[in-house]
Amino acid sequence: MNDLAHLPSGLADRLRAIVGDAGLVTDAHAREPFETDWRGQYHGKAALVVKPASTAEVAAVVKALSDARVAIVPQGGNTSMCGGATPDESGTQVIVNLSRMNKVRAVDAANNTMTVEAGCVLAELQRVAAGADRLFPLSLGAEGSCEIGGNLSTNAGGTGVLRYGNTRELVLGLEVVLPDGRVWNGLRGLRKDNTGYDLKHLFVGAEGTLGIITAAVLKLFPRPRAMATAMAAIDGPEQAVTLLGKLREACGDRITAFEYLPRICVDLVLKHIPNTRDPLSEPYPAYVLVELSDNADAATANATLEEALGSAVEEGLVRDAALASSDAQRLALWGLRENISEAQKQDGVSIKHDVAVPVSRVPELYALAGKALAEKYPDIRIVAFGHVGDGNIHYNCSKSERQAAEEFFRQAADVNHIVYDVVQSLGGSISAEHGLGQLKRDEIKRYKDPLELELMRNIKKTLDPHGIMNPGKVL
Ligand code: FAD
Ligand code: 2HG
Ligand code: ZN
Repeated sequence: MNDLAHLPSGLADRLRAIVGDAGLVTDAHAREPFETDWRGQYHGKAALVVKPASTAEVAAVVKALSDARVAIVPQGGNTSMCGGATPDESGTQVIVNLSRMNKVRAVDAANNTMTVEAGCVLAELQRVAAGADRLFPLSLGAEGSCEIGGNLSTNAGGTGVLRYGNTRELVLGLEVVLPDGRVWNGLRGLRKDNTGYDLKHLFVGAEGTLGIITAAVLKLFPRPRAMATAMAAIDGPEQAVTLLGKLREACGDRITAFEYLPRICVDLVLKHIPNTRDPLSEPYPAYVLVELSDNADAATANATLEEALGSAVEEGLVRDAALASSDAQRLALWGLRENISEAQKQDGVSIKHDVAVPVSRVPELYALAGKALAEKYPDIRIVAFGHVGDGNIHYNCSKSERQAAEEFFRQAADVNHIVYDVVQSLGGSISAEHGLGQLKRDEIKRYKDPLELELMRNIKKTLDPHGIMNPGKVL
């Protein structure tokens, strides 16, 4: 069958005239990486992948697709954890991939901002900021491939939220191509602008359902002169929350990361990821990876963290700790944390729950969900880790050795409800940072106020009356 058979006649030629051959992926084999998500859970089929290289090209592409009422799936680095950037199986949707829009338009060090295009890879933006002696603090395991347009569209969280907030807090202005192809230029670099509704926040976290973000003005921060990083062994989530409070009392905002890893996570990483090693000489039930950022020199930063952890050891809160004494050691400690998803993927299938509860209630989440799951599914392996510093736990459940994958997935809806009901009872959210995508599109109806859903649908109808932007996601 002709690869373009699902497109209205003449549309492919119109798109080719806009983006040229370099901006079209028509071959079915070449399209595959764009049609499958990072976890390999969703396999869609697109009519075409279009890769525009400028805002004008995005606008013309969207106008052409809108005129023809063809559904658009915006895509950045395709690292979504919830099938947000994967087309459906109809073969009629068009993926608009932003990766070729990867220019840094301006760095304004005095204003502490940079203006960047949506397809810039996050790690590259961190480097650009560092080159201007500034910090762009968004940091997550996929930073080598996720793109800022995707980060904005998911309101990504990551490991710096405790100190710097989610992506939403890091953006001052946006440029967006609306679903009818018009361009909204909201690229303002202002920290104060009370001229009505703050429209940029509609597009942040919209998961591509309201328009395509093409550029953004991002906030920059002073670059810390020194980082002190440690892996502290503890007994469990309760000790983690207590330790967080004590470290913040002692060090204030200088605690910039606080990540929780139960032992099973370390075991998975040691098993599947080469060149990793146990952080301490003997295993412990759980760990927190703590990072302190300081404007003092490295020796002072290390001494501050060492002293704070030392007093926690004396109190019996921390059982042992490894403090990184070189960049290599720091990266090795972070490797144990950032490779959990990859290790879990290699280990087999899992049911993911990216949930948030108030930090104070994290221990209850572990206790209540753990008890409820154990009663019904005694074999299930709980791999629950993450950003305890901001209350976001990846409460993942892995299949036991003996269980067939099909049986495990048949239980998924029930397992979800067990976990999400506990989350709800604790005043939490069933999607902390990854978004709803396809994975939680139906589940959210059970947990979100119908009035909020109605307001969301109304906003969607106003901006995208023909429903062409990423249909089947979020709502
Ligand atoms: P994509 O996956 O391509 O798209 C994500 C969503 O945004 C889709 O709905 C898509 O349609 C939409 N979209 C993409 N670009 C645009 C655009 N320009 N305009 C409009 N809509 C757009 N997430 C976290 O929040 N915190 C973490 O700590 C974290 N760690 C991760 C670790 C690993 C190993 C992996 C694989 C993923 C992780 N993620 C994490 C999830 C993922 O990386 C983030 O959601 C990221 O922000 C997605 O960026 P992306 O460029 O890959 O977007
Ligand atoms: C992380 O914090 C990511 O490492 C991925 O958000 C979490 O794999 C996961 O569930
Ligand atoms: Zn996370």
